[in-house]
Amino acid sequence: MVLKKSFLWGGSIAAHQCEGAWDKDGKGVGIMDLVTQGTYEKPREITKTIEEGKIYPSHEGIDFYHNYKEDIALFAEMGFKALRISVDWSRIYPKGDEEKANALGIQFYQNIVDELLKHKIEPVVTLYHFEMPVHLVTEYGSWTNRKVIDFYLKFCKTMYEALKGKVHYWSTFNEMNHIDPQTEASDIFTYIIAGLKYSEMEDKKQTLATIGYNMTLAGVKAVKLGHDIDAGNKIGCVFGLTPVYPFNCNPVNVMNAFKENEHEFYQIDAMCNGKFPGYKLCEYQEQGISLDITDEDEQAFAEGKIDFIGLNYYSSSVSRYEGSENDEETLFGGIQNPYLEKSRWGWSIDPVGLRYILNYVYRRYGLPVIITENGLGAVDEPDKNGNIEDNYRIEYLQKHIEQIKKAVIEDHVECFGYLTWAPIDLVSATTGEMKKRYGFIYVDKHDNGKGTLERKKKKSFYWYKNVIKSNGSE
Ligand code: BGP
Repeated sequence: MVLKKSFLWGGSIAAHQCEGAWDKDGKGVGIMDLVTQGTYEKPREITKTIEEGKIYPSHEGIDFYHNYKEDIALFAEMGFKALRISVDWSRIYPKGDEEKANALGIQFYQNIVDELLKHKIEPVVTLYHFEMPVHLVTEYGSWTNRKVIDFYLKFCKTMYEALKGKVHYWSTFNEMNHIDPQTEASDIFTYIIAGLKYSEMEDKKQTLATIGYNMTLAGVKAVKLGHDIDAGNKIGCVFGLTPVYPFNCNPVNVMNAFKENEHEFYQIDAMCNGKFPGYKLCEYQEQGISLDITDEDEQAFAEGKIDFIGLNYYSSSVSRYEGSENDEETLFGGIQNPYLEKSRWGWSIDPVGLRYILNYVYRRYGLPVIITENGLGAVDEPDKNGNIEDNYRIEYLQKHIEQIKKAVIEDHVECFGYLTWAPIDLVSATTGEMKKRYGFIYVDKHDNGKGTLERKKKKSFYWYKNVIKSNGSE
């Protein structure tokens, strides 16, 4: 048994991490344009205005804005069947609340899509990948305000119409599922998702619940809108899922792990089941959190079920247990798994976890799944001949592909594609670093802001090309 011929091999990038040209052709200021470079050890600084002398990684990115043709040609050379991109909202509606869209912004994405189609690469378009116009945060309070749902839908409508008949796969949001009022959040996560810092929120639980609800509602409304505009559209949502394993078989720990896992799922339940989950509403009621739910909202949930699930998978985590306070914590909230190796940034490397989560989401929802992100962030040093022998990346991806094949062939999971993060080096979302590289293509750009931006194929470039050519049996 092999993967279907139609399996979508490819990669995934996001506008604010690669495009640069942050103030070109009428683009407004997006929330990620105010985040300076930082490291995992030292949280990234979020400034209120652009300050001289600081490095804002999104401002130049890898200048995909001007290099997209060259980069897409390289993806085509690897044999890509699909590329996931995102549309930067602040390029289309610079402040978010304008009457008229910015024609130059629309043109840019039409050009990218045309270029992809020229190379027979299927575009998979994310409508919100941490790219909100800052004005919507400062003037309206971001997703705490229902008016922002309408602005978002207007933006979605503009893009659905602009790319009608050319784009068939859409995702309404990227990884909105990392915030849940029942858990502590980090400033960078609440910021990248909604432009607001957790530490500055007055009523934290209420604010997170409102953001989570409004984004979910916006998502289902965007599904209906996209279907109305073109019945051929397949509209999903991308979730970042990190399975949380129990510390051991003590039922108390198993229960804790179950509960921790569930934090990531209430929005997926809402988007797949046609209603906002009752268990969540009960929790909110008990905690004095109030949501303003209308009859019209209920109808929107019923009418806006997603068509597929986008899965971003990097790592698994282990649930905390009594006495675990001193254990090494992961970015994902739990503790390190002693059975697994971890990346330089502390992310456990767990290929089997990918098979596990593929099975889990497919059996829970029965919807087709596409892996929209998976990859290894590593420091790539060119050798004395200038070559990058990234065997560690090849090994990481190979092991994950092995598990996908098992999930599809042995477990009968309907997984229809694998898009690696990211096929070309770009700015890291959580740390803002360039040295955390994921690509098959090296970009000469560094954390001091310098570099020629020259592109160079790594060893993994040739390896992935063979993977695609052999439909995964390399
Ligand atoms: C996901 C985001 C991506 C990407 C990736 C890797 O959560 O959707 O935008 O950046 O994580 O994370 P990082 O760049 O921080 O290594």
